[in-house]
Amino acid sequence: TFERMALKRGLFVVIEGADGTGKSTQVLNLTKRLQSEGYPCSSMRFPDRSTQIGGMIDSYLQCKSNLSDESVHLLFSANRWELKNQITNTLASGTSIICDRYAFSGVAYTSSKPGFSLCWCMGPDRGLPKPDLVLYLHASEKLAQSRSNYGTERYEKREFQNKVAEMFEEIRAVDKTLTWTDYTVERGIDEVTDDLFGILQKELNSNLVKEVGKLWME
Ligand code: DGP
Ligand code: NA
Ligand code: NA
Repeated sequence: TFERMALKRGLFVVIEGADGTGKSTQVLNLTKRLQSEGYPCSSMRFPDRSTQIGGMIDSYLQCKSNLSDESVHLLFSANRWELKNQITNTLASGTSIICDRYAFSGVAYTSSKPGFSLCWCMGPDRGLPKPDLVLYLHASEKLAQSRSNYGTERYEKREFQNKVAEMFEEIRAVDKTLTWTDYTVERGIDEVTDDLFGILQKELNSNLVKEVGKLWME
């Protein structure tokens, strides 16, 4: 009924993983798949390079500018905070969000640099909208090997990416209240989308009447 529909908010899904696991493709495909199955859905991605803060991040990632590790960490976080209202309003309107990276990347990437504690890294993102589900994509051995060169952006180096993967494991262990689902990418793009959609379907059909939580505040 209408009343029941009106109560139901969107589902907030974050897709995380190291570089080269196919997150961006899956975010777009999953969004289209949800829409075609009748679930209102939109996609987001972080960093969102289209804002002023995002422009500074973009220039940093392309090594066109240098910023201290602390200040760039805060810019990535500010980029999430500047889109907080968009996230909460979208969910409240009943539209689900599939989001390419979030605060978990924020903590994983900075804490992979020497001298950064998890606690310091988590600070700025505390209180952001809490995802209902984190889908964590692992690269299979085969996929990892096919990525002999990652590209030219700042963090796209094998050794650093291995450290990032380690840090993701530490971050998830900190917060047991998060729903965190692992998925190893070792099939074709469409099969992966099918599998991920299957994981989401149960959650999409539940009646989400509870408010969106606050990340790392419990
Ligand atoms: P992408 O557009 O998903 O390829 O992300 C760009 C790069 O920025 C990628 O290497 C991951 C990294 N990254 C994403 N979010 C954050 C963050 O919040 N903090 C830091 N330090 N790096 C991030
Ligand atoms: Na990248
Ligand atoms: Na990507």
